[in-house]
Amino acid sequence: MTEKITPFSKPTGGEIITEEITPSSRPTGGEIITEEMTPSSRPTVNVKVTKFVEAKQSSNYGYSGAVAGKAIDGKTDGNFGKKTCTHTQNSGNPWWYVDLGSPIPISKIVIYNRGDCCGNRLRDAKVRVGNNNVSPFDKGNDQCGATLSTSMIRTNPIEIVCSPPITGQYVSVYLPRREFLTLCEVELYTDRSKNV
Ligand SMILES: [Ca+2]
Repeated sequence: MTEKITPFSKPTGGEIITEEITPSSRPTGGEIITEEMTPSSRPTVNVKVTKFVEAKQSSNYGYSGAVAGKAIDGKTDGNFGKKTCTHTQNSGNPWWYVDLGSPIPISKIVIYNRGDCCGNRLRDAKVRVGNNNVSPFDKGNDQCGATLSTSMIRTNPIEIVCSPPITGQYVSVYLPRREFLTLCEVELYTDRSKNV
């Protein structure tokens, strides 16, 4: 079958199309445009955030040592008996958050889950970053990564990527049901420009 070439279906292959610069597409006179390196095009390194103002959680478990600060004490052991994990009461919509003192762009969050038992308690947890510090942290701030699914919490630690990075002073973990919330460590990372 031979296709009849009409003016509308004429193949354009091989044609040299010269784009004319019209007044509307012409660059404005005299300007020299230098492409700036934006944060996204700059080589970056992941830097761990180590300065915190305080951490808080919705309630403290009977054992007084399992306070919110245990999630940022630098110790990642998942054995609750090692006394480096947080633990709330079995309460509705438990939450935990850390105050960074000022807004920081967070690119990655690594959660060390409890390993001696009960790791599935973190299922459905939402991790958020933002400047809102009103409990129970189920809204107001942007969510980093996906809501923790059964498959995501099979690995320990759990790595959550904020893509793109989210800037905020508060990082929170929120569980949308009645449950214990335990975090053995929460590591935060920010992208910094590499000195080249
Ligand atoms: Ca810890």
